[in-house]
Amino acid sequence: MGSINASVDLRRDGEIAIVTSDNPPVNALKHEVRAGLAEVLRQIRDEAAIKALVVACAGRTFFAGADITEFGKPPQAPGLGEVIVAIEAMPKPVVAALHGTALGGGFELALACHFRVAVAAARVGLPEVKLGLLPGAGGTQRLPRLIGPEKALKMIVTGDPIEAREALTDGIIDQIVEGDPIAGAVGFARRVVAENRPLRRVRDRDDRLVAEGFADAAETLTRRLRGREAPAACVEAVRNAIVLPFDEGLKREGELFRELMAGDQSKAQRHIFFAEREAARVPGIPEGTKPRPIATGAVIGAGTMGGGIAMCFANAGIPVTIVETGRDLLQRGLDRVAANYRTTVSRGGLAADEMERRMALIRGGTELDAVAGADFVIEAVFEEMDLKKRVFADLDGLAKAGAVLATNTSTLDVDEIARATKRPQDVLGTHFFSPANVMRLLEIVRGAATAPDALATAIALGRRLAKVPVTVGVCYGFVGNRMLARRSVEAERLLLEGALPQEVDAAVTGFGFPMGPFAMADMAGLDVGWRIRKGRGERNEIEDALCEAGHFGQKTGKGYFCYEARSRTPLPDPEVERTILDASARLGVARRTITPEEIVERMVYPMVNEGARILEEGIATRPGDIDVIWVYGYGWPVWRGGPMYYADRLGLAHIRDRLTLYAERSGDETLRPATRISRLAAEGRGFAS
Ligand code: T1G
Ligand code: NAD
Repeated sequence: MGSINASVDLRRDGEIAIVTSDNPPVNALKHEVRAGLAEVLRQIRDEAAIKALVVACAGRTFFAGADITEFGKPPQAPGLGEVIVAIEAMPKPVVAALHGTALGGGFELALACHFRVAVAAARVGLPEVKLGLLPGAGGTQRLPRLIGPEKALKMIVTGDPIEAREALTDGIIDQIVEGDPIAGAVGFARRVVAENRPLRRVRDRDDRLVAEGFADAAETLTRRLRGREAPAACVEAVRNAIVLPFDEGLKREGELFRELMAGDQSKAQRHIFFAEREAARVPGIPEGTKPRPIATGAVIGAGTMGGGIAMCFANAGIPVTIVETGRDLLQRGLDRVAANYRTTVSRGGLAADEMERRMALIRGGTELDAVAGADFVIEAVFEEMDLKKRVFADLDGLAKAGAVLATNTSTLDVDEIARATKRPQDVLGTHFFSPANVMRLLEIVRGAATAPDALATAIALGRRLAKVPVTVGVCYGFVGNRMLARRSVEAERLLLEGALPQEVDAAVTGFGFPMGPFAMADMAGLDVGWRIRKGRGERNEIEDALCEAGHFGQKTGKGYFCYEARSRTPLPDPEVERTILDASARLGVARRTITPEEIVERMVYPMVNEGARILEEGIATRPGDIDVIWVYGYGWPVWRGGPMYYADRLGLAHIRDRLTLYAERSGDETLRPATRISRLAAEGRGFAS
């Protein structure tokens, strides 16, 4: 309880006043906090005995931004902009004491202060673009005045925070303080008063406002952000800082902010923000369940996935042992890891000494007992049930008691694998996505016997590895791959009925995916699915014909597309077109023109339908979980909120009717609307309601 209100406290330390916000967990700038700050400014503005004000926060972080839960609700005065203008206009020095993550409106508030000090571990940033917004409280006008438009634009368009040391070098913060940030700030404020330092209002600075390089930086930064509204608005706002007077730039920033806030894209991205956090709440894990301590990890198999998974452990500072069947395969795996790190270093994404430090955390072995001491073991060997069961039976005999035993299988029955051990309670799935050191999604597969604390341990580890963990149940392909299989069936059908791979991929990338289904298949390798189908006596008319002709994808320079030497650019291939036309003729399918709109519907609606079945079966807990899986694991455009959110926007009655049409047209009963869709559509409701 503060002296001003429940969230804000004011105290005086001699001639220095200290206002502290205490609004856990992240000091979001909710109405009460803003009102409290405004009251403090009113009180001390003309209090003669007070020579300076320190603005600080209690708890784990300085203000992490405006309160996102207030978005879309009627605004309550004072607005953040008002508080910020009042701080900057104060006739006595205001010093911000930064710790944790000073983000968004919190960083903008700090930029309005006359001075900023920070502890070394603090980070500052403007992540609004990740919510489909732009900084709406002066950040696009003040930050360029401090660090120049080019650097400011990078921070604003990427939304990525920077460390305190870099902020010091850039002149954003005035000093790094040791220990308690408030004490450090009070000391700094005393010196400012003692030295009668002039107040430095960022809004008055223009010495860094140079246009040179801005246009190129804008083009480079926004090139890969096709379809998104917020990055373009960020560019316009920061450009205004160069060409317009401060108050005009600020006014235009506010207009752009309100437009984006009311737009569909930001609503979709805010949905994903909260869905990602909601996904961490897993039913069936009793409150207070403690994750098991994880000091060391192990990975079995140093192939495509094993190497990437080992890098995740090393990147998180966790020593990891990686085991292969032989020296050569082990060395090949370790060489691939080293090459990956070298590429990151060469791109300036990692310091060379940090690479060495991480590589030193990765130890190799060729005997399974090398993992005996590990707290968390992840198996990533070939996708063969018998092999995996053998590996788990061996692990059962030598892994330490209490170790979590995880499989990275992308499709197989985790319960069957668990039954190969006498400790199924310690077994679960950790389904990483390729490349495992890059993709943020981690599907955690809860087995029938998985113990709550084993599950809690996997979720906690997922977060330590900087992944977005989503817990799912056991079924073929879990959530993501099971829905993807629906899309693949429809993609093949579209080719038979009249489309070409480049047309399908163009419609899907036009929708916002970074890659279409056929370029993706070529990247993964067509032969993987072909071998599985042959093993199961199934046939995919077109893809099998391509594989029989040696079209395995990028690895053979030919798949659904052809690839020039050392290029990954998919090029239309007349030979593939002939193969497709022959298949249509062979199956007696009359080809017709298919519109991009129909292609998108048939790429998305069958997945939504499968998502509904997944919810019916309880394989996924919430529709939001499915959305997070698709955004972080399969490149679903975040500004469309995920397949289930997108379906709710369109209305489930529409989805039902289109699915029914496609089911009747194709005779494919699996396209019939799932019970949940029919029921919700009849009730005029959505998945989220
Ligand atoms: N508003 C409301 N709730 C928030 C929040 C916010 N800004 N930030 C976090 N939370 C909640 C979150 O939902 C979760 O709740 C809990 O706090 C812990 O979060 C004008 C308008 C700060 C780096 O975009 O990036 O300012 O699930 O699990 O991993 O220009 O939270 O426990 O119920 O993420 O330690 C700009 C968003 C806003 C920062 C901490 N700011 N937050 O990460 O914890 S827009 C942001 C984060 C803005 C101005 C505009 C992270 C974090 P619950 P957490 P964490
Ligand atoms: P891969 O063929 O690239 O690597 C598998 C490695 O396991 C090989 O190097 C092999 O030598 C090694 N291995 C086999 N038996 C072993 C044993 N008994 N002990 C130690 N090592 C052994 O395969 P991958 O693509 O890395 O896939 C591994 C697992 O991850 C599979 O279950 C796959 O379904 C799953 N997965 C793959 C992807 C992907 O995109 N490749 C994505 C998610 C999950």
